[in-house]
Amino acid sequence: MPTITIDPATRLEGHLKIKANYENGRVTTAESSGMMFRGFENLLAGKDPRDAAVITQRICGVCPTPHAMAAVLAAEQAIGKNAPDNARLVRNLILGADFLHSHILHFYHLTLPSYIQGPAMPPWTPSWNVDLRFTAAENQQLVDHYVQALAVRRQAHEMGALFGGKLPHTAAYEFGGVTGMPKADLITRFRNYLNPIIAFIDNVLLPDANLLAVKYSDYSNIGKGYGNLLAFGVFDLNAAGTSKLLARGRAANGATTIQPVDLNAITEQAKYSWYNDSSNGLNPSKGITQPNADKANAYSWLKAPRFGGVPYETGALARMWVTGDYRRGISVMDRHLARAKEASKIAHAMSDWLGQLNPAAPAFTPMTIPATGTGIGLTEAPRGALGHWLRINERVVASYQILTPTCWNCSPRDNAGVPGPLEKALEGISVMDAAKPIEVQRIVQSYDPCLSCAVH
Ligand code: NFE
Repeated sequence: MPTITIDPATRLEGHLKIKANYENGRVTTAESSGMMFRGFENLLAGKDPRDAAVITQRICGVCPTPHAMAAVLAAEQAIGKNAPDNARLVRNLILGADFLHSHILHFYHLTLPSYIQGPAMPPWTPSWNVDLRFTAAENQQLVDHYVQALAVRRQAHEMGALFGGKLPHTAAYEFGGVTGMPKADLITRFRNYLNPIIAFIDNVLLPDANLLAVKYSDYSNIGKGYGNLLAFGVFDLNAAGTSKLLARGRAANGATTIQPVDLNAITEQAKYSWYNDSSNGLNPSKGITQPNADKANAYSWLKAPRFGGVPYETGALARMWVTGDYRRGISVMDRHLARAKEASKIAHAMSDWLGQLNPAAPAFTPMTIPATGTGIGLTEAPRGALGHWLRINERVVASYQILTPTCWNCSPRDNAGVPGPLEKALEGISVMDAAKPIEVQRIVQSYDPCLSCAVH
């Protein structure tokens, strides 16, 4: 059977290989492979738990902040205390800045080049230049917005660095709180960055995403996958984290009934992953990462996370679906539309959180790491649900397991041979030109994969 191989798939983070078998112009089956091993979980063993927020951020330059958030939440759960309210708000604001830069980057700089024709110069060339549907005027405007978005994305980073100290890898997240104090002048400067970013999202990004969805309306009917959506939830609205801007929950096969997320139902399966059998089928609280590069029949460095044995998609669409803000459908275009709408929702919420900061109140409570303990830090990264599972023994990390969004989305087959969500989304699609499989590329990019995170 002829195959399409895209290796590496471009305009995403890290090294993703896609292999699709096709027959009569249609993809029959697909394999998604992460082509690199990193081993962050293993190198954390024996370290001081305070180092986890610093080390795990180095997994990725696009979403370091969510890893810092997950690390401090895991430690605080092991300690059994919450950080003060100011810390919750400052954490939300730095994380929000990360979401905004990432969503803007994804739409303009990673996705749009698969739909528009740029100037005849790198990074626009070489290009497939197929199935381009915008008028010359629309195309030029989108190219202009691509350039404008470069500056807006940088401003989102500068904004986050006001409290984060620096970005991408912030030093602000400590268990017990944050190091960045919410001083009045910082609040004003943050707002001065945020207001034009809100205007860009509402007046440029949202209309551009809508235009894309209109011009490529057929992409609202492909790339669904299973339709199973899962979110851990993010942006705590109270100290205990029981109320969130984007809720925790899951929906099976596009249902509008939202079900709870029982963490005990999660397993990481590894039959087709380059890991030993000892690493297969475990809940992350007991997870093991033993690489085996010579394993027969394996084809990815990602494990295959499953909830109740079933593959789930995670990301902006899952969050907005679970929260009830987006229910139009599950497809390539729905992922882009939900992401743009989510950017707007988060940006406006950030404006509220700035107003809730109290410059006179503390943003840190001293806490001591216990001799033994366990903690789970659940949050969301721009690409979806993120969890860190921490076990402490003799005040050092006894085990650390990280479950990233792209592991859910781009997972290989599981122990039962069931394909991952992206693999499933590619099945059955028609490909106009196997030498330039733009349909495959557009479906892959709709998930906004990050393989650096996924192989961690
Ligand atoms: Ni490297 Fe990440 C996000 C995390 S994706 S970008 O968003 O966690 O697996």
